[in-house]
Amino acid sequence: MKALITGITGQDGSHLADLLLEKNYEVVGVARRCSVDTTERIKHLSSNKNFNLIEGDITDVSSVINIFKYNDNVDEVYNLAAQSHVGTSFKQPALTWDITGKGCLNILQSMVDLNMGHVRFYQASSSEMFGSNYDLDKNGVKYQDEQTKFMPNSPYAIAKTAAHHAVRIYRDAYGLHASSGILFNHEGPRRGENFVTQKIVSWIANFKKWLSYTTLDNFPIDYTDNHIVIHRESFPKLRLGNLKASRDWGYAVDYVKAMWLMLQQDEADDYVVCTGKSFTIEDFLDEAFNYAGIEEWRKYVVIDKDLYRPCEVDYLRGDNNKAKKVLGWKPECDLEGLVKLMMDAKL
Ligand code: NAP
Ligand code: G4F
Repeated sequence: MKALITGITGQDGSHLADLLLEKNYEVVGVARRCSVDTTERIKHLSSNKNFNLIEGDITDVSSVINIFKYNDNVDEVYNLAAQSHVGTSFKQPALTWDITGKGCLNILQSMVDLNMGHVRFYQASSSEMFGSNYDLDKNGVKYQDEQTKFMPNSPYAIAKTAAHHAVRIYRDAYGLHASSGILFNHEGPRRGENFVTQKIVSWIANFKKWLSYTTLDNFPIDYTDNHIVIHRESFPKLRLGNLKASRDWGYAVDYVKAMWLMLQQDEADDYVVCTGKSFTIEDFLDEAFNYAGIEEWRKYVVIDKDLYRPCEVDYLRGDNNKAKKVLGWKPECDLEGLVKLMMDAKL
């Protein structure tokens, strides 16, 4: 089997490549040209004979067509490429649209034009598409599943929703085996530094390193009643935005398994992938600071209004019953396990 992955240099692209190579796939990763090396997450694959990296950009339709022409024996295409940061999408909405929305259309239309009807396609859809919408379960608890209406409220979410509908239309109109995974937030040691979980974990690790490197000779200290008072203020505080939002956080390694399972089904379809549990950013701070043995995170955190988004998604909690039932998938890692994995990797 041969798979092509866009977004190979990202968190999910790298984990998906690991999974497919374990399954003896030949994997072609598409990476765009950058002025610095972006292959940190896949450098362990550089000598793998079944792995190839090629240059390409999904906003350029001729680039997409050439990639397919030179890989005409591909069996599966996973479109994970995106401008994936919601906050950034408010600052660069047109770029986000071009990559996250139109990029997907470029791939789908190229597959039709090149008669690639036999090739299976995966689109990285997102729980952000639900925006502020939710349904209520029998206990009155909010959730989102495959039936919940989308109410996107960021340029990123609009672009993802457009791409999601394009997948549905190309499936119905041209019979493409095209599936979308509506994935809720998933994290891990390879998560980008400017997403909130990794930002928190990185800060804690750097703070602990700073504490351990600082000797009594150069440490800013006071002597008060024979007790040493450490001036923790001299380490920059952790600046965060809205701590009240709730997210359904899972582990990226579990989630790429769901992507693969979707493409192994006879019929293409859309699936919610999530843990079914929701926690606030404050809960994550509790868990991470406790794990690192630092009490009272509030002493170290500054709320920065500039990090608030013009529109927020307040609450995400998915219902993964369809993925469990049809795909036989389930999440293996809870929030505690996720924090441990991320903290241990950084520390
Ligand atoms: P990520 O770490 O931000 O990776 C995004 C990837 O897209 C990077 O490899 C990036 O390359 C590439 N890319 C950006 N613009 C491109 C372009 N014009 N042409 C080709 N490649 C381009 O994202 P992730 O967390 O792995 O997420 C993977 C996908 O799932 C994304 O589509 C994301 O929107 C979606 N998603 C993620 C989550 C989540 O919680 N992680 C949840 C739901 C959906 P560079 O290295 O060059 O920037
Ligand atoms: O970590 P985040 O930036 O992730 P967000 O916005 O939920 O998006 C991620 O998950 C989506 C799936 O639901 C993906 F589609 C998307 O690609 C991405 O992977 O922010 C999480 C929450 C938000 O409510 C944000 O306002 O954390 C809040 N937050 C508070 N302070 C912060 C910060 N987020 C970031 N990035 N940085 C902060 O300082």
